[in-house]
Amino acid sequence: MDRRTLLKAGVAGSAALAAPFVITRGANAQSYKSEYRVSTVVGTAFPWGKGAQIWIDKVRERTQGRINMKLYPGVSLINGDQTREFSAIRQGVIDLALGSTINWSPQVRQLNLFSLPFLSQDHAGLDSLVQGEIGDEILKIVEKAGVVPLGWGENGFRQVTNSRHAIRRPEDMKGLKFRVVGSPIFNDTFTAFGANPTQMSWADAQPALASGAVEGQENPMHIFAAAKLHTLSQRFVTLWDYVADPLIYVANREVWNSWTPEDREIVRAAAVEAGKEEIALTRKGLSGDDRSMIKDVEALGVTVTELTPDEKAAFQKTVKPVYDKWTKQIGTDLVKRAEAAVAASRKA
Ligand code: X2X
Repeated sequence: MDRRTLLKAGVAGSAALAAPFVITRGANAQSYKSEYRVSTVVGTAFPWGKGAQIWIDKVRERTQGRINMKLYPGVSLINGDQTREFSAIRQGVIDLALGSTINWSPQVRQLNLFSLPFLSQDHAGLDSLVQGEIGDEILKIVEKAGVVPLGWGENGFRQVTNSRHAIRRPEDMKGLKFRVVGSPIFNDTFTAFGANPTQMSWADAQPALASGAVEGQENPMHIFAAAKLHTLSQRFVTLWDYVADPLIYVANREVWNSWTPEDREIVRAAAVEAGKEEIALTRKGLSGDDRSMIKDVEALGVTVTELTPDEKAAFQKTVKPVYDKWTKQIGTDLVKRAEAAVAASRKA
């Protein structure tokens, strides 16, 4: 068919003419980059890094190498400054990421929901937030903030550790120097407990623990074990389940738009599947009858303290003003609905 015959053929004909043009201008294999950089804070020794690598491998296989993603752990694309990760993804310095809600909360204030002390407290409570309507709403907020959210992972419930003595009561934290993560809510929380918190990156935390510049920190048990924090004087762990940080798989918007719809679907489905595997790895040895992770840490010569419900309640009461202050910043309506979801998970 020559051009004139096509024009005469009307609408169907012009669509046929236009279609190849759109494909050449938009997503096609030629416009794909040779490598897409995936940012994480920790590498494949940790469930978090494994969760990113599983995603990368699935995508490579399912796109026959069209989409070649590579892991950059240690937030190395932004020199370890994890609180800048979200902005860097938005700007395209980072193509894709599996990032913690904590590290992105300076840019997306609603992500502090997960850092509200003692909001969720167990896996069922956390699932009621992440896997339900609240989680969907949070992903929409993340999308509005300028990146493409694809699925959930989990860093885990964060436990408090230190080099001095077992912590059972808020008083036990008085004057202890803690490294805290990059959202100001953690400063407020540790200050409320009478401790002396300093905000620093994960990269800076390890030398600070090694030198004794700080005496304690808080992180999930898998981070504790894989980073061998017992070798950095962390001899006391208290299981208090005060917050858990979910992880979110995301893509830079321009990168996302440069892919064909089929490839986008492959990347999204792979993120959801990798996320399920990652969450299972994060909870391994820490849920149901399998508490082997705690035994493993004790076997390293670490004292692990489990709080009774009353002991936990004492921490919760002490930190209530911080909870209330941050509820306003996050959005009272969102927090109230999150509390209702968690309460329903307890009755279930
Ligand atoms: O910095 C931390 O403590 C870590 C590794 O858990 C996060 O990136 C939130």
